[in-house]
Amino acid sequence: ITAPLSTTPALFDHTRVIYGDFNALPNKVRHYVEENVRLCKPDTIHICDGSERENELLTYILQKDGIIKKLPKYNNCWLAKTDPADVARVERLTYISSDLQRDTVPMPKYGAKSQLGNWMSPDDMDNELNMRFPDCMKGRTMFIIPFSMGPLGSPMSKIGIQLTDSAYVVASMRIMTRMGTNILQALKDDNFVKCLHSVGRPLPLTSPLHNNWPCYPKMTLVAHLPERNEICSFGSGYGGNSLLGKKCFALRIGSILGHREGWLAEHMLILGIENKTTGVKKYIAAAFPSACGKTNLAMMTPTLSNYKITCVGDDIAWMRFDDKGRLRAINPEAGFFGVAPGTSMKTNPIAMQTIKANTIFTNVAETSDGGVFWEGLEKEIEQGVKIKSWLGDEDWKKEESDRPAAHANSRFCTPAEQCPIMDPAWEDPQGVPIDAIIFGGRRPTGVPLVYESFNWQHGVFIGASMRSESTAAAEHVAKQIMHDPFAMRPFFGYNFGDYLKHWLSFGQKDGLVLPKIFHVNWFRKGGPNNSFLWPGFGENARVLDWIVRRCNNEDIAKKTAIGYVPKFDSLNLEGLEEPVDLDALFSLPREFWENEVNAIYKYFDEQVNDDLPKEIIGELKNLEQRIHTE
Ligand code: GTP
Ligand code: SPV
Ligand code: MN
Repeated sequence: ITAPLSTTPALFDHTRVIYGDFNALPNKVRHYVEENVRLCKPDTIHICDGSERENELLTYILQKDGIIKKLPKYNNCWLAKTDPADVARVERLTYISSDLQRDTVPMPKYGAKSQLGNWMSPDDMDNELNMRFPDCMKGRTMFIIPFSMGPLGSPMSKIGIQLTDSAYVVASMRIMTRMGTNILQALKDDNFVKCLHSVGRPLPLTSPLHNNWPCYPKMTLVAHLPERNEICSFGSGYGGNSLLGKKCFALRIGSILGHREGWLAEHMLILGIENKTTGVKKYIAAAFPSACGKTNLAMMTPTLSNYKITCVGDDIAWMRFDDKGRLRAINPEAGFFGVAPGTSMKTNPIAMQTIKANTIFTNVAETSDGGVFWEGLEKEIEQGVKIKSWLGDEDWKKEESDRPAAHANSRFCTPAEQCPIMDPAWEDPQGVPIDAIIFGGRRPTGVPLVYESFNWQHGVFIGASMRSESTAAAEHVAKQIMHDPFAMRPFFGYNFGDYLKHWLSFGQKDGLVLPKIFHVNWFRKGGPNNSFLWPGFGENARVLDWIVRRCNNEDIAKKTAIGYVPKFDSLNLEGLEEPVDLDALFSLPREFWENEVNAIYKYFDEQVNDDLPKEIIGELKNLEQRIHTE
């Protein structure tokens, strides 16, 4: 693979450079490009500079190809509709390759399939890649995207180069990452994460496209080769499969780098919460599984008027303990790739303001007045306006249709800088200091609104034991309660047992200011209609208030078998519109928790097996004991 670096201008008989200066590329980047031009054989090369002119060119190409259309109701907003077979992350086709299987996943017991990642041997991986990438870009343009995850120049940031044959991916990466010529200047001849992406549909086409959206679902593969610092994604143009800076780099490769270098890459939002009366401000990081409320919490409008929330990030946190022992977090992204359904002026007015300009919507419905629609906007659509569903049903009506207007995993892709409540320090190269970590998920039964861990180790156990109802963010169809430790199940880059040891190690070091750890559940159901017991969204400020006060060591917690919960009357419910059933929200049914403990035993035993740290099984035994003696 190590061909000599070229010293002359690009000399590919089949490929022309149509945008950018190939010779100005740093040597290592040029080498990487040359290697993959030889492999993929694009017609033309476009080196992205991140300019306005370039973006106009991209939108022109995307419109001409019928991939996006303008939404005249807003300013520079676009609607993309994918092939209905390419609408979410494909977890079963996402692989990590390493020499030793056990570096990637724990060895499951009894020959079970690992639920903690898919491993492939380097030889098999080479075969799979060779079945896909040769000539895959024929007739197309290869775009070269230099991008930084994290503010350029931050000691916590990392640079990647993505090669892609999708202009949609370029336009999205331009929003989600810091991209452009300045990245190459900062990179010089350093190493970078190599990100190769193809939709897998060379020209001329051999079969028709759906919605003009090139993809190849039957051959889709999202491959990670950490030993080569490389990601190769084929066949899908969708979000987490194709915007390689996001889940592939910032979480899977990121978690490996974090393990090696002593930091953490997590599926977490980061928010600032300021008490306006005292002026005291804290930062909180929170891990919820995909489509379980990170964006909404990160941008929430608190119903408690003495709090102000600011947003640092909505999906990914890179965190490192600094030399004073404080845990500091940056958001490696520059945009939000947020779930559209459920977003409204009532639930998330800040997101609604953010997406009014320069936004790419994917798989939402459109309105006859040139706007967008999705489930949750019923009360915000103007009279007489007609809806066209994401699948193209004209004059779609809820009462008459058996399918939703927008795909359940339809998304907006929008620049973070447009969010009116971005934290003043959101691009601080040092990151923001984290005071609390929250875990959470969709738990219809048994799990209370909020509880606090006894200490760091118990908190790590709570993260390890997380479970949540599956959502439309990946291919799982039936609504089932899945184990999703740390909200990272689809995103671990290395053995989950080693990941747990890494987290535990911070509890065993001296001189660290360990954040308190909490668990929340906005999704408990009950009552006559089995509806949500908690109003959620802006009302979640009441839970954040309790958490912040616990960080100030207020005496408002009482001990239970599973952790500390709010003492009677300590959760501020003043001014709540509808009364809530606190007993139902906080009850700890013994049978439920016995079953929960058994499910966690089984999961740890089968899935983590010999790699489970003894501290974690110890915490589980203690929990079991407390439940029995309570
Ligand atoms: P990813 O981007 O997939 O990682 O998801 P996310 O964790 O950012 O999820 P998001 O905030 O986009 O929420 C997903 C869905 O949950 C949306 O439909 C929201 O409307 C809904 N949701 C978010 N917060 C709450 C809440 O407090 N209560 C209820 N009932 N629903 C919520
Ligand atoms: C998620 O699924 O957790 C997302 C969306 O944030 S995607 O980028 O598609 O992975
Ligand atoms: Mn996510």
